[in-house]
Amino acid sequence: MVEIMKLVGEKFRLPGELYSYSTITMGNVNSTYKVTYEMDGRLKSYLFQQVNTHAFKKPVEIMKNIDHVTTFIRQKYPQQITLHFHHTADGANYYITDENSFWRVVNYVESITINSCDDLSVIEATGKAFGNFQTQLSDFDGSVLYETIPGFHNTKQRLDTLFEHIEEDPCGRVKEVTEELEYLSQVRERAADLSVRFARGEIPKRVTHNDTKANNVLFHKETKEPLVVVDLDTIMPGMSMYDFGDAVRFIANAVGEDEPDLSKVYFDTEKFKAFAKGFIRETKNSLTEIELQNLVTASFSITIELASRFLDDYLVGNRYFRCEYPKHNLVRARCQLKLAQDIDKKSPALEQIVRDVIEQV
Ligand code: GN1
Ligand code: MG
Repeated sequence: MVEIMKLVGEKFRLPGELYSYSTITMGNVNSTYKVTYEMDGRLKSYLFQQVNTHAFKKPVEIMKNIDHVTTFIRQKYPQQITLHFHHTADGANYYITDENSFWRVVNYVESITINSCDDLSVIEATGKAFGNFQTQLSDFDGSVLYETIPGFHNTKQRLDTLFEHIEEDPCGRVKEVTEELEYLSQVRERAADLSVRFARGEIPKRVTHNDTKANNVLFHKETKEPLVVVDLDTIMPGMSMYDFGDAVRFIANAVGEDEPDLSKVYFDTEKFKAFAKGFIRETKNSLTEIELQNLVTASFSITIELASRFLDDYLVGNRYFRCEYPKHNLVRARCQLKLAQDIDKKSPALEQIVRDVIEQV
């Protein structure tokens, strides 16, 4: 591994000597390392990231998207921290090794990230960060962006794919998940509804982040203020309310998204409210009625979508998401299903919270 780190550092012309490196275990798709260089007795850290080209078939297009978006933000808000990607001698912001592995290097931002959080003010700040990110990009021309993963949040298509794989049952695992599939069949149409309406042009197309897990916001170590939104791989035209939904799916779950003990999994309405306050305050003026009215439905839909993606990956043999143990994707899927059921059950209360928040902020 040290050899590849050295090679990548050389290609990106990083000054000094490789001092240390460690794996950052966050993220279920790409592989990330914190790499530190020493020059004249001073240390400087970078993130080296190997992009998963099974998930991202056209990684060069991702890097072009990221370049467009970070340049836009840097020009519009020069004072703001943005991600700084390094370039090779050829002027590319990526490097492909002879073995075809795809690398990029970005400055390390001294910060903390949040995986689980009980502090409602930090949750509200996370909502503010993602809402603000969307508002900042509201006048960015989305037509220049490549669709890095086609149909990424097309819930209907995700569910269709799952049900096709159920027919094929390539690993003989369908028999383990009959209860889960029964539930998914029941809610299939309802969960797919927003994505169908989006495809018909009934819901505004915005430039969205599409992976709004709380740990994609970097926070200041002491002040706990959000510094910058990261993981720009899936920035594409999409639905605003799915960014909201994906975020609460993660942050308002009482436990982690791969909790095996389902009795601990529930949707925390106070956390939901805190996030909604931060997000809606930032986006209220730009969101339309149909978007504000569907924030809860979107939270349910994207939770079902992710459950079906995890389950699908389990059924086809864990090819997409990085797994720590063989049934990891099954555990993740069950956790998301339990969460979706709880969102559904609490939806009248959640709808009321959204209405109150819109009034208050
Ligand atoms: C993946 O790799 P990470 O953690 O940033 C996935 C998201 C899922 C998430 C679930 C490109 O994100 O869509 O919501 O796992 N990203 C991609 O943890 O598939
Ligand atoms: Mg991601």
